Amino acid sequence: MQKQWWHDAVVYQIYPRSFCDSNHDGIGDLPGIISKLDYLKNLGVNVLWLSPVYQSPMDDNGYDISDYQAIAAEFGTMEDMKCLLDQANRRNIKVVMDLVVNHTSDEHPWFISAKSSKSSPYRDFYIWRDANADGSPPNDLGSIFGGGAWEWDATTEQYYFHLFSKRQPDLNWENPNVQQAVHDMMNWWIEQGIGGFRLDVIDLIGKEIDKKITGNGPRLHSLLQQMNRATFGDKDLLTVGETWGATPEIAKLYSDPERNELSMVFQFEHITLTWKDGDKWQPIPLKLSEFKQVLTKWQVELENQGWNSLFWNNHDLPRAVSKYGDDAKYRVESAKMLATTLHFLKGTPYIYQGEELGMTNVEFHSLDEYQDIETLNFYKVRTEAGVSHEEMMAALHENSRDNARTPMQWNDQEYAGFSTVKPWLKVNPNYVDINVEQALADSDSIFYHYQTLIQLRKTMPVIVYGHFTPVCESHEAVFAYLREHEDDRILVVNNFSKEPQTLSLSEVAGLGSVEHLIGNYPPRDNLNGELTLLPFESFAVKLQR
Ligand code: TEU
Ligand code: CA
Repeated sequence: MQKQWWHDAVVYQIYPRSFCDSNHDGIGDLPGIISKLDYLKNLGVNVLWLSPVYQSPMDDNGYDISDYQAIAAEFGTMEDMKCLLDQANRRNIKVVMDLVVNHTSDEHPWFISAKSSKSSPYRDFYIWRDANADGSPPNDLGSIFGGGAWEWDATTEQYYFHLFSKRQPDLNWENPNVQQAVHDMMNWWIEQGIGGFRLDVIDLIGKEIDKKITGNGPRLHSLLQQMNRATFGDKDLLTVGETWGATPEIAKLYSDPERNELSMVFQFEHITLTWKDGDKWQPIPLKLSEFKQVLTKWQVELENQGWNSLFWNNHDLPRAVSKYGDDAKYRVESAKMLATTLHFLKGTPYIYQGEELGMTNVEFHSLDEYQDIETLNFYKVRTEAGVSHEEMMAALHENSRDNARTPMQWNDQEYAGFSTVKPWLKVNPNYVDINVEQALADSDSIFYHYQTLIQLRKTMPVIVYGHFTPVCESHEAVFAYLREHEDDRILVVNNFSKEPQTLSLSEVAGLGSVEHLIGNYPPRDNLNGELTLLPFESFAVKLQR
């Protein structure tokens, strides 16, 4: 495998709206991020993925862009953006921009022109169809945010297509002018010195609406190869696609270097295991056996071809410690266990802001406290369809995107040090105990656990390139594995339950002499015989050959 700089990178995702507010308007901003670069440097990450900061009416918090080459006023100015790039680069931190090109905002000048007249030069930048004879939409495709995917435009008497909110019209990727305009815009950003792109819902751009194909459409990979050639292909950037529909086979198409598409993709198979029949509003408990199977499959399948991205959560997902750990009694232990499990896998790890503190889901008691468009839309759709208020509030508590979006907890002052005024979304009341100041003052904190994991990855090629083998594969509560590279062997053992667990590692050779690398309880000096793991106990050790 040819080495790439992003193979041993660790990425930190920032949701700018919720990270740090520098000018006291309750909304995080670019100067706020700049003021925290030393904190991120101290953590040890070398790439930042910024959720969108472009000009936007904020119908979907910036995933609805009205100008790709301007910064939203609430986040700052283009000068601030250039300063962020400069200050980050000085600390050897690269900045990856979020590229949202499946759709634009309905306030983008392209769409304003497109809907003004059928003869607009931008009409074909979007997807328009006539109504059926009875006035109904062309087909029954639905929006991912609830309701139908077609919106009637009374001025030009056609429907336009939107896979997300009706204020996010889909671009028509069959139009070469759309391709050209997006490529030009990407090249402009590349010239500003960015480190790469995270490509929002990129598996939706090759769609074929009339056949009702939206994900993984027939034109997808040729469009990506074309984009690669026209923009980042020869620039040595990190590119990661958000691909909800990826199987390992599909992920190899994207990330096999021979194919010149992307560095890697985010796959969501492990995430949707807790969604009943793929529906996030019907959460079900995690079955560790399935979780292990999925993670193992991805490690094995992408061993020699393609590259994995590793993540437990992001700005759309619940907090990892709440979903896969225990956010009450064993919050610290389970957050460290999850971190260890992920950071010893093969692939590029992503940390979502606050994960390094073990930030948790938030409990909102009233619907008014939620701000997210998907949450509010689905509350309406589902309660109108007969789901009770209580059931829906429980589902929101588990899976609303706002769980990830409560303000970053910097200290125990009012509003958690995120802002001096009431933030746009309520702070999680547990900020009094869970915050950066506390974490930095405690040498045993989750923060320092992450810092150590990142250091280990930087110094041990076995963590980056080692061969993966599952250990104790049939154990119901423990996820263990080996990583092996040249003369190095690492064993990683993780108890995913709050109960003690017994296991024997006799299938592993070389237990006699182990060197402790990291753990969440005092190091063990002996791994022979039957072990009893403590609640959420987790450790990694170096084994002799
Ligand atoms: O997400 C795509 C997407 O399908 C999820 O948002 C989905 O709606 C659900 O929340 C999964 O839990 C991307 C962005 O990450 C998201 O923030 C945007 O809202 C969306 O695209 C539209 O740009
Ligand atoms: Ca602000």
